[in-house]
This record gives sequence, structure tokens and C-alpha cells, in this order.
Amino acid sequence: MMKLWGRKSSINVQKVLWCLAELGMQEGKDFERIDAGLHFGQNRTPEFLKLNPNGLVPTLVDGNIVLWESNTIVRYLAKQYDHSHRFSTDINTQYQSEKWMDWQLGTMWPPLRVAMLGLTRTPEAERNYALIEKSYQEADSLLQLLDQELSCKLYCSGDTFQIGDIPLALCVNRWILLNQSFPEQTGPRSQLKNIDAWMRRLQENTQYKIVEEKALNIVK
Ligand SMILES: N[C@@H](CCC(=O)N[C@@H](CS)C(=O)NCC(=O)O)C(=O)O
Repeated sequence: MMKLWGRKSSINVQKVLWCLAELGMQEGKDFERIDAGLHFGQNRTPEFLKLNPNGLVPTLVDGNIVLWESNTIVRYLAKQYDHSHRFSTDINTQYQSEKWMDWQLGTMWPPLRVAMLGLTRTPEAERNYALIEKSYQEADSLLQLLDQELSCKLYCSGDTFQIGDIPLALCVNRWILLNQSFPEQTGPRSQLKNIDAWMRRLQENTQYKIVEEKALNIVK
């Protein structure tokens, strides 16, 4: 059976869990999930490092295929297991979706990650609050761009839900939660009505609800 290594609270593991759910794959039946990362450990053992030398989750083992990098795992699953045609095979739609996945990883997540790790994983005495606020505000500006894009379409790559929506929505979830939990440290959050409507659409029409975090996982 396919094996997925990673704790459920990780944004990157959640991308994979959401995608598996869209493909109708169930934990325990179609794949086994092994808790790893943070307090679960397991991700620095010699056996794990042979699978993923980065020592990070998610890591997927499917037969003789071993993969890490969450967006790649999502792409792989959609290609290999989309038996019910959940995702489009139209080339333009596919690559609009790919574009947003790259944007999430290379542009959106880096500043949001600084704010996220600064506020949830760094002891208070060591936090660089100026950098945290600057990074959060940078992420906020980038999301204004996404909001603009969503003014004329229902999902990031057109009028249907695609894998590109997955990483973006999980970033938006963290952007909202960070501001709710640390309003003074993040500074103001923009009110973006197209993003709000898109998030409601995801809640109603996709498996987003199974991975949506309602509160941040703060490690003291
Ligand atoms: N670019 C990688 C990043 C993976 C990553 O940073 N994973 C984090 C969790 S979100 C991790 O394994 N942290 C160590 C831990 O949880 O112990 C991906 O997208 O999969």
C-alpha cells in the first residue's frame, strides 16, 4: 500500500491529504499515513533519510517510486490516480494551475513562512518582530494580486477547481490564522472579497474542510 510520511498539522502534508481525498483515496484503505515530523520525530532516522535526505515531510512511497516536495507529490497523484477525472486535462487549464503552484512555492510561501515560523516555532525571546511584520505584509500584498485574478474566475486557473488551488488555499488559511492569533505582530490584514468567496467555494465544493486548520499549531 502507498505510504505517506507526515504529521497532519503540516501545511505541506495537508496539500497531499487534500489531493488524495479529491481522488477518493482513503487513509487505511488506499494509503497508510505515518505520523512524522515535530514531536512525532521519525524524520531524522537513517531509514527516513534514505527516502528523503532533507529529513522533511511529506514523503511518499508508492511501490518503487519515492517522492518528496509536496507540490510534486500532488502533481504525481493527480497524474497517476485521477480515475474519475476530477482534474482537467485541458493543456491551458493544467498549466495555469501549474503556474499557481510554482507561484505558491517560489513567491507566496517564502515571506509567509518567515512570519509563520517566526510566530509559531520560534521562542518569544528570539523572535525578530520587525522581520515578521515585514514578511507578513509582503505576503498580504501578494495575496492582493491573487484577489485581483480571482475577480474574473471561480478558481485560480479558470472556472473549475484544479490542483493549483490546493497550495494557495492552505497559504490563505495560514495568512488568516496568523493575523487572528497575532494581530499586533502581523499588522493589518487586507479584506479581500474575491479570496473570501473563493475560500467559501472551496469549503462547499471540495475536500478542503478535511484539512482546514481552525487554529495555529504553536510550538513553544
Ligand atoms: N518544500 C518542501 C518543504 C517541506 C517542509 O518544510 N516540511 C516541514 C513541515 S511543513 C517539515 O518537515 N518540518 C520538519 C518537521 O515537521 O519536523 C515541501 O513542499 O514538501
